[in-house]
Amino acid sequence: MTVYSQPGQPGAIANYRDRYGHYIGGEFVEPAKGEYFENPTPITGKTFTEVGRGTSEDIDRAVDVAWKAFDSWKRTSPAERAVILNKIADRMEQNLEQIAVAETWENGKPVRETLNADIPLAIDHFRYFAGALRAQEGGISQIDENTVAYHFHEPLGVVGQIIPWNFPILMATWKLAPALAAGNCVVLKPAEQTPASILFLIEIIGDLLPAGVLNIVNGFGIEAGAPLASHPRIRKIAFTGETTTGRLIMQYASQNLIPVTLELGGKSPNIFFEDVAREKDSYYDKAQEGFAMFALNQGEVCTCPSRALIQRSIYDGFLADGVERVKRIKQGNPLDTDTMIGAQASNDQLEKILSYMDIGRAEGAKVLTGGERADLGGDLSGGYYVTPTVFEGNNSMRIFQEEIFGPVLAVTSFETYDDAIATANDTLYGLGSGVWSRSADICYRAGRAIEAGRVWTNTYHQYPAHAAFGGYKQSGIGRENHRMMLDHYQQTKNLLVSYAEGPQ
Ligand code: TXE
Repeated sequence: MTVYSQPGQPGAIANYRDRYGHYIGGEFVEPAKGEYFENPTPITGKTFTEVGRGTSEDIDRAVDVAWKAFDSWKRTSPAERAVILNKIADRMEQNLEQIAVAETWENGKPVRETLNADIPLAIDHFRYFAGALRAQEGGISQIDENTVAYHFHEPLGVVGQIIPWNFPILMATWKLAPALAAGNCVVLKPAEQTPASILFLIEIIGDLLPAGVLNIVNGFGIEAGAPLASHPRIRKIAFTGETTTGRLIMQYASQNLIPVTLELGGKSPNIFFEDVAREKDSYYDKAQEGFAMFALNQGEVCTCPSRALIQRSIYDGFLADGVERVKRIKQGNPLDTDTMIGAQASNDQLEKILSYMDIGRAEGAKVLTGGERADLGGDLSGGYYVTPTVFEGNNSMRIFQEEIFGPVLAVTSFETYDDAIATANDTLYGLGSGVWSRSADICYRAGRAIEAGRVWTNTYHQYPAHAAFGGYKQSGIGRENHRMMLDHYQQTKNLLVSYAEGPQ
């Protein structure tokens, strides 16, 4: 077990600056209005750095700089860009520990996750798109004997990206790697709750990209995000966040008729069919682990399996074992490598989760474990901790229908396969879902019947770069990950050429 020293304390391997501006044109610059906002760590609730409060002037400046950089970036070959992406990955790998600690400090998630999942996945993402880019090919259609249509991939130009706070570096990477690979320049706005870990990362990798190719403007949604998404000189906007904000982003984008990709909320069902409990073997254990996955990343995951549907015939036993497992999730200082659940990312999020616990109780759901704020004592008393919580109720309750985005599970039962699918699909969302059964037939049929972009089958919460990710229904538009993502950041140029010597 290791307990990392807090950034800024003796022995720290990661340290933040006291103040960050925006990152524009390859350097840190003051915000146009000279204003900064405080950035607290969820681990203690205390401010550790200040960050520039961006406005439309900063966005204009970043977009200008990005277009200038595009003149030469668009001429780089796929091989040149792939080399740069691989160098970024290597540099991150060399600095893995300090990036992981920095992200944990800012977001509150356990360092065992940032060390073993978030940052390694981000590294792999850069490598994946370096390779995918090299393998990308255009196409040729022969129109007639003398006429040919060539199809080329071309970058869009300058693109805007707005990201959330639940996986600051991984969400940035999901958007940056394909956009840069495809030859675009980027203006990215991090979430106001977690801007600093991305700036920390930029200090490590910034010199690997030509100045102006990647620009970061910090600030709040209305002040900096809206001017970016509605900017007349961006060619695409990619967004991850709340569904209501996603609607606004589409409206802004419609003013300039630019493409939008949206990765929004979820209320993912996790279905346990009765054959799961046929034996208490290693498969049963794996399914139990899948049940407890709602607490991963403090439940702050758009695909959080926040609704567990358990077949009636195994309900009591499976649920009792599951609740015992949830009670064993070790909560503690996120900088301790033994900790399994850390702090919620912000005080607002903490309050939202606690209010949903009140809503759940008020609508008659039964608390089986948790249901309150956790006080971890000492320095951590000011942090934003919630005990993993399991509610029992029914799918019409608000805690089953609305995204809580915390370690709160809502459990109900079903009788038949058809009931399970109907309940699973009885939601506005369609991002993630889980199916657990020993029967390949049930897994396949349920996987196809659930209206969601990702159905994990006998597993959950895996995010490889080469599997497409995105939502059905109100969970979003477009996909992330997978090489198909390059298409989201490219135009198709068709060159239709006649080689005939005379009139045809
Ligand atoms: O989201 P917002 P918030 C869900 C989750 C959470 C809730 C609220 O349920 O509790 O959303 O979180 C920027 N124009 N998800 O308030 O507001 C904002 O600055 C342009 C699920 O943080 O959507 C930030 O960078 N930009 C989600 C980003 O949008 C705007 C992850 C996300 O903030 C803007 C996060 C505007 N008008 C929250 N308003 C997921 N799908 O993973 C805000 N922003």
